[in-house]
Amino acid sequence: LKLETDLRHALERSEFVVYYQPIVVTATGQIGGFEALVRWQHPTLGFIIPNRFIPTAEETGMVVRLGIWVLREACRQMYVWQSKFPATQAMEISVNLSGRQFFQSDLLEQICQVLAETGLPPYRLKLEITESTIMGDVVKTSSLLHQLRDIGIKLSLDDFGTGYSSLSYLHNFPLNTIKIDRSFIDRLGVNGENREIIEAIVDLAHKLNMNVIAEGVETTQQLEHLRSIGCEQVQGYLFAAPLPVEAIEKILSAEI
Ligand code: G
Ligand code: G
Ligand code: MN
Ligand code: NA
Repeated sequence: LKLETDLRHALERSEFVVYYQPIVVTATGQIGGFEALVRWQHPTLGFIIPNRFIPTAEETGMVVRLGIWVLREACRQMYVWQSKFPATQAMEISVNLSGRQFFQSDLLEQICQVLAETGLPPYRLKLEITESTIMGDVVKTSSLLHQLRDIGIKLSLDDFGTGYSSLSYLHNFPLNTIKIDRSFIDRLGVNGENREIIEAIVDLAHKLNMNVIAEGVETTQQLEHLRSIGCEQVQGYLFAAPLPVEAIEKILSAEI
């Protein structure tokens, strides 16, 4: 209950921080974009990871305002990087949308307003929607995704493989990217367990004109497996954890 009360005030008190995790192009090793991941700097409890407060934020509806704040912050940051580090102009920023946020009636207006305010071109923004969100209301989801796609925004299906997504619906959704859940990559160890399943997901995605990001890549063996089956992008501790702005800027300075 304490957490819930504190959460209510955390936005006004500017206690949230956005971290950024690089997403790396498998073929070149270059950064293709970042995923924005929120953190809560609690005044007495310290640093709180989202798994501990996103569910509460979702239940209380707070996640809607928080989500818009993260979106605005991430787009603003990307716009700043665009002039500071010209190479970032080719990069995308991925932002997570919670189920509750996705089904808000004014979602589209809110997103358009953030893009207008920050000046970030829509094609540089990618929204991550989880499998469970997408399967909630297939007709409504499909309509919403098409509206977002028509604005020029990119779309990723997050945590793929963990939910109950019916494969038959995938072609109705105008998705650019499938993100293979970390649990599949975990077991893609030295002996290549899960290799066939991941390969099948990659092939399916390609047949549907989608590309693939593997999440939670921690070893070079995993990277080599993913490279060999044509997985376009990778994200994980092998490259970088989610990092604060200053650490990302160090990486960008070194890279460019
Ligand atoms: O790095 P990690 O501990 O950041 O993230 C844990 C979980 O919290 C992930 O499932 C991630 O999708 C979710 N998450 C992180 N940031 C956000 C956010 O801004 N909005 C929503 N809805 N979920 C987020
Ligand atoms: O949105 P999503 O549920 O995919 O959030 C990504 C989560 O995965 C975040 O909690 C992030 O910190 C975490 N993460 C990112 N890379 C790695 C990794 O290589 N290994 C592990 N164990 N977790 C990771
Ligand atoms: Mn995500
Ligand atoms: Na994910």
